[in-house]
Amino acid sequence: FSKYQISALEAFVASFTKSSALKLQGHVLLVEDSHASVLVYGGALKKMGLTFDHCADAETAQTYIQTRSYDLVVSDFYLQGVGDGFSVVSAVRDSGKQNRKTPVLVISHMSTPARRFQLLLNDANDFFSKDGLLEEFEVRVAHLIANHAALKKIEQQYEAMQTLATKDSLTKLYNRHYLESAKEDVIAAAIKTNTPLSLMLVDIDYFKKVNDTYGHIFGDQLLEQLAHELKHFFADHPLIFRMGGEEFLVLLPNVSYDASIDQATRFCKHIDASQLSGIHVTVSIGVASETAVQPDSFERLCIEADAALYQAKHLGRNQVFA
Ligand code: GH3
Ligand code: MG
Ligand code: MG
Ligand code: MG
Ligand code: MG
Repeated sequence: FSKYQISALEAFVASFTKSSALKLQGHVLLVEDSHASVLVYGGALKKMGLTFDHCADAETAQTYIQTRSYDLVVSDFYLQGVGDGFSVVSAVRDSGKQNRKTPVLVISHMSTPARRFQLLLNDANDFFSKDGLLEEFEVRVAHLIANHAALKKIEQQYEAMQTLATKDSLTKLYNRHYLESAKEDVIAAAIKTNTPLSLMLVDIDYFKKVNDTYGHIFGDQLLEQLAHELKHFFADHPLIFRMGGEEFLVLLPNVSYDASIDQATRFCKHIDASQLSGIHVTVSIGVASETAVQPDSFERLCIEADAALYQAKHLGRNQVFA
């Protein structure tokens, strides 16, 4: 390197660590049995704006990893007690949802190319040799934290998109669109296990009048209330959909014809006996059921439940028809 290159490099490292020290946020687990190393690397983490827990052996590390959430695990290779860097990597990868994807940076004084390779092959994210510059340690930490944060953000956005695509924003029940994919699974499961499938269509009676009398916002609140009642009442059957307006569909896998009529009747009576948003409302319910489910059962069940709902309305509402 020329003098110029070296000073440029130093300036680059300085600017990087300076800016990252300002920006980094996160909680780190530092597994390290050398007191001197804790001072050096713990100090570097702190300087970068990171908080950290410390322990000196793999067993304690495992306990921490199972009970707390980390943005990065930095682990020395040779540790006090039983276990080494490999054990810490395994503890992270075998942990629950909160740390399974947490990056692991293994650090060591003694390392061979084969060891470094084995660690990376066994899912360590990076390796730092303690004879390297402290700045190199900091850059590696910064990269791992930044990548992890970016990945987490993408996952959160993906989850938010999933929710938008599958749920109704007012009631947080599943939407009609999601029913298209959910029905395939439910039908396949019913055929495979040779179990019955029942379906309920629930429609609020004279809902237009509620809107006309109390206003649209009140109507919305009532829809949310009814959704809440449905979720509670059919807690064992979480496949509840808002089909549009004030109409809801409940899938009842492995519920017989008789049992589905019984459940629908009890729900109908429950709503009749309740005050939703402080007023008396009733629902009409159409029920359909099939014992020997076929690939095209779903379409048939929908048509039958729809006809049954029409009958329930026709016969005076606040009742179940099957
Ligand atoms: P029926 O007993 O025959 O079911 O009578 P109904 O008045 O409940 O049924 P109808 O289909 O005539 O009217 C449904 C009403 O639901 C009309 C519409 O204004 C209202 N509605 C649909 N979606 C929403 C919504 O998201 N919020 C509110 N507040 N009202 C809605
Ligand atoms: Mg050690
Ligand atoms: Mg209605
Ligand atoms: Mg109607
Ligand atoms: Mg309707």
